Amino acid sequence: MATTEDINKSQQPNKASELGKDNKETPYHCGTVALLGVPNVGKSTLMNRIIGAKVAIVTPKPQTTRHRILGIHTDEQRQIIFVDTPGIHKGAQQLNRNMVRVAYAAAEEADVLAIMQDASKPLDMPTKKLIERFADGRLKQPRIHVLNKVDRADKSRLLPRLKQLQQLDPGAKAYIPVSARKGTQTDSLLKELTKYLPEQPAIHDPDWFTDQSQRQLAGEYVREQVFLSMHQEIPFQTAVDIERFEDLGDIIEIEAVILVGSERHKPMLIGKGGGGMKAVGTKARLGLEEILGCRVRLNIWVKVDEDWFDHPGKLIELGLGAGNE
Ligand SMILES: Nc1nc2c(ncn2[C@@H]2O[C@H](COP(=O)(O)OP(=O)(O)OP(=O)(O)O)[C@@H](O)[C@H]2O)c(=O)[nH]1
Ligand SMILES: [Mg+2]
Repeated sequence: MATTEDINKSQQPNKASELGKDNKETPYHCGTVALLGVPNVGKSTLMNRIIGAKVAIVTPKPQTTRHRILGIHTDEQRQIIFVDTPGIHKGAQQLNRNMVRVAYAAAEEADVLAIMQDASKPLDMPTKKLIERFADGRLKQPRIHVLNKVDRADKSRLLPRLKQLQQLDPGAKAYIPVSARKGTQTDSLLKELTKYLPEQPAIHDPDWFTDQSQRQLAGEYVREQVFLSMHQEIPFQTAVDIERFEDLGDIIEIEAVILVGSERHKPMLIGKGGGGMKAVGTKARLGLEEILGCRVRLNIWVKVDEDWFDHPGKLIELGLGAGNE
């Protein structure tokens, strides 16, 4: 049964594991890999796939991830601490600027940069610019390019795409086609990433697979359903605040508030006779029951907080600051 704040099996995030401590022949590797890219390329899907749990929400809409999320993969050879980041994009609001800052800060702190792109689409300008920016050598860490969504890509275009990428960033260590959705080539990616991680024992307990608390997950699972069910600008102007999270032993009770940025979004979100909210609540609850491993009672309210996404103080309150405050 899950405890109030922690979804990891072990309750000790900082208890170093014994892994890699006494094997002198095969060195153990442990370090951080930042997952970087424009929105929607599949960064969160890849991290979830590798660690085997949905700790980062995934939707077909861009700008789904809004803050830094750790997902930790541990095996006999390595412990890779993946840092999922918000997609790098241009956006007018303070929220957009914070998201981009969070992504660049994660890149600066990582041991290895995994720069992802969607190989099922032609190389677009934002992706090209992003690659050039990382290839300029300002950041010294090894770069590995990950060409995702190959399950949907035209195979005959893959080789020219790899060549194009090699020209754009000849200094990168590798260019690896994967399918995060299907899990294709993710083992090769792990092997390649491992080569560039420091030789050291595991930092985290092997049972520790994310830094997301149950409370954070609750907010994200609700937001995921809002992203999936709403259109146009509504999802981007919506945030979720968990006002109460209480583990009563046989059930977890959660009170969630969905913040909307304008009065006119409220009825759209609530839907006819509250049907929209009911659907969001039911789906979020089922997802949470699965990951938390126990029954959940979820109550959701909708509140208007005019232009919350452009107020630095409010963003910090919601855990959506730029990370350096
Ligand atoms: N066909 C296919 N779809 C994928 C693959 N990986 C991710 N997707 C889909 O691409 C969409 C975006 O995936 P995310 O993982 O949310 O992308 P992201 O890069 O984290 O996006 P942001 O958080 O917005 O930056 C979702 O609909 C995924 O199901 C893949 O390997 N193949
Ligand atoms: Mg994401």
